[in-house]
Amino acid sequence: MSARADCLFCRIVAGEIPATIVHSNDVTVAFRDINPQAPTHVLVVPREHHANAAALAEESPELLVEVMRAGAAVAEREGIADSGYRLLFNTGPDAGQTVFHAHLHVIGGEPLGGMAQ
Ligand code: IU
Repeated sequence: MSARADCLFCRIVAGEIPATIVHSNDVTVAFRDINPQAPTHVLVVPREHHANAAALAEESPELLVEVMRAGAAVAEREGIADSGYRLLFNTGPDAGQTVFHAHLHVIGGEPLGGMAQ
């Protein structure tokens, strides 16, 4: 899938919109969420556009694995791998997905209550 001019996260990946990048490789980019819900709140996105995690799993399962691996690498780098962290994909409007480019939330740095963020 090619980059979409109307997609916020495609534009962050392209460097057209600034973000605080904490990790990147050939296939993923990770940056700090602008509205953090915990001391560490990073979003990992595939460079390729996929609408959500389910679409990513169908269209490019190996890329979904790379997103998960990047999430774990971010947790290591943030120093929260041992204390624990949450990996979360909001998928669809009822889940609160607001940006329709698949993104993995990496959330931690304090005890997290409940199931959802
Ligand atoms: P959601 O799963 O689609 O709800 O997550 C979208 C996230 O993108 C949300 O946590 C926002 O704070 C975050 N975000 C961002 O980091 N930078 C932006 O410019 C915008 C949203 I708009």
